[in-house]
Amino acid sequence: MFGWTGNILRVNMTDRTYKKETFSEEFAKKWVGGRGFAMKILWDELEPGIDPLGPKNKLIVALGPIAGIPAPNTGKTVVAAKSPITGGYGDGNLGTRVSEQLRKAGYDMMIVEGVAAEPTMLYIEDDKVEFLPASEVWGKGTYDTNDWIYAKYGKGVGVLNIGQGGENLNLYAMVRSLEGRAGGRPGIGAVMGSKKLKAIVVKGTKPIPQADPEAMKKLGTADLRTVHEMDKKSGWSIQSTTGVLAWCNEVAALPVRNMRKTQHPDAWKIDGERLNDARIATYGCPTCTMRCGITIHDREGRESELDYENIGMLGANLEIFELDQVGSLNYLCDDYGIDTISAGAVLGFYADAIDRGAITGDFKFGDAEKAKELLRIASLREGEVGNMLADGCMRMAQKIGKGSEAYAMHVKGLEISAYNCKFCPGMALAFGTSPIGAHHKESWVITFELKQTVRESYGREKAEKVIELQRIRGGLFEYILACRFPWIELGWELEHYPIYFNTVTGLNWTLDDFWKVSDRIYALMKFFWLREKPDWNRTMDYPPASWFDPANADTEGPIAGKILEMDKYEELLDHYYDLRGWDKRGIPTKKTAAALDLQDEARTVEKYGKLED
Ligand code: PTT
Ligand code: SF4
Repeated sequence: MFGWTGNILRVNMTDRTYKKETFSEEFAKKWVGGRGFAMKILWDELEPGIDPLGPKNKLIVALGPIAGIPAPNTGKTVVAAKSPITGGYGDGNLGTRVSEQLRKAGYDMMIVEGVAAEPTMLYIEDDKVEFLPASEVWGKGTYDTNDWIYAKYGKGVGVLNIGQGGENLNLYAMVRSLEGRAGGRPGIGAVMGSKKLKAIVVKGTKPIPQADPEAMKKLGTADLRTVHEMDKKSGWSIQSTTGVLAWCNEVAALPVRNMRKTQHPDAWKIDGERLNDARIATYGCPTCTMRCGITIHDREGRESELDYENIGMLGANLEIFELDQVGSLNYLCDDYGIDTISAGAVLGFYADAIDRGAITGDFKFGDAEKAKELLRIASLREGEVGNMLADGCMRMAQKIGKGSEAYAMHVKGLEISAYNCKFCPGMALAFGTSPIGAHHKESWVITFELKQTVRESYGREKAEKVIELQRIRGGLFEYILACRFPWIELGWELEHYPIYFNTVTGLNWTLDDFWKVSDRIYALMKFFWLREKPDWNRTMDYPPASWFDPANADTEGPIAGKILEMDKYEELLDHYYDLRGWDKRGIPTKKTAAALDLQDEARTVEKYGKLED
């Protein structure tokens, strides 16, 4: 078998043991890697109903066949577990040297089980695995922890670590890596913290098995150069992801004031142009030649790397329009190791609930200094307010009541990323049907919707596009393992990816073979939901009620008086389910399961909820 090492490293934190296991070629071809591997392992190995923060949950670190090889933007790694914030399958994809180092150590995947008795760091060097004490950095942020690891092992190792957010089981804690990146929005950092696992450090020296390494090296090196040239020519990385902010403001899709508004006259103060002017450094993931991490000095003089989502949610959504203050909030999220998107949504919801009189408190939109303090107490779970904020919007609304559920901006428990879709039906569908909760990563259909279709349409073409993008973004890039930005931002054709895959594996796949894998993974994610929640129904795929509330429509601007309509959203959802071969609840039918070679999984899930023929 080429392209895969064929090995899994299974680690048990409770009894400090580890073993190398193998997987078959059939498994590799059926699930490919990354998200595919993680989903299948969690399906096979987790008991339904387990506590995501208990010893029975498993943390998966999974790579794909092109991860870590020299080709455009392959320095990505999937971290996954049963999510503590949604209760479903959860994962994230982050830039880190782990992608290369773990494969060079001889593994395509790690499964971490059990709970350590004391704070622990795992050190993996080829076949050696060490369980090392981490009490010295337990209680410290991700930056100090990184420095501590660098001092021990140098900068060439792959590192995943958590901050105080993960340690204290903040439900939207992320996993961080050395390159300033973070992944695992659905609380994967909290799962790591629940295992008392402060960090994973990996060093590998073996070659990654490839069918034709020479051809891959030649091809990959040339393509890295071409992507770099394309980026230079397009100028994309001058503003990187933050170029989107001015556009969202212009088209009335910016999250402002807990998504009550879609535009703000001060938005220009935190846009991509201002960010580029303030740039002090640029960071990138490994094997990337279109480095997109723009770093500025924050209000306290620290280095903070900002992307669009971070600015949208910690800036516009909180009505904080001072870039260095947004940088400070972003720095704190990175250091505590909590998700910037959820953090911005949680603080926005808190300010909104206070503003509407549903709860008392002293936090207002625009108050950056208080926001810093709230991020601290949410990460440390300090006091009643800190504990409430650490649980995310859905649980906060359940606690606060008084109708606040309507403006708690989440789907399935995961907070909505920085696109205000009160009048973007297609993007609202993308958030609604994202299987890990409201994340734009699965299907960023908003540009297609606003640039190439009629905005107010709820037509079948929007459901088709959502699925097409889910197959590519939530599928292909998440299991083959590469950053999707060359494709999205520079137009680097998808056809390159089967070529890379075939060169490393020696197989002969076309893009159509990949779409079947994508659909299989999506179907299994839905089965996972049904197994966890036998009363699953289509309301789980609804966006928040405030996007349907005429009282929440903009009073001025391009979408004044417009709002989503529930009966039309239902029709769009029906199109989506129909195109996927799912029933009216949004669950794959037996026929669909059979077409995706999921007969065994369908039989298992029928013990929990009936499937339609
Ligand atoms: C991702 C989500 C995003 S998506 C952003 S900014 W974006 C936020 N980044 C955070 C951060 O930083 N620190 C922090 N404490 N919290 C953060 N929360 C938010 O997390 C990311 C880039 C970006 S920048 C995007 S879109 C693309 N995402 C990819 C993906 O998901 N898959 C893939 N194959 N390629 C991708 N390429 C791009 O990578 P989550 P990263 Mg993260 C500091 O993982 O859980 O999906 O959350 O991935 O390595 O940080 O790179 O405008
Ligand atoms: Fe990482 Fe950005 Fe490069 Fe993608 S484009 S690999 S997110 S630096």
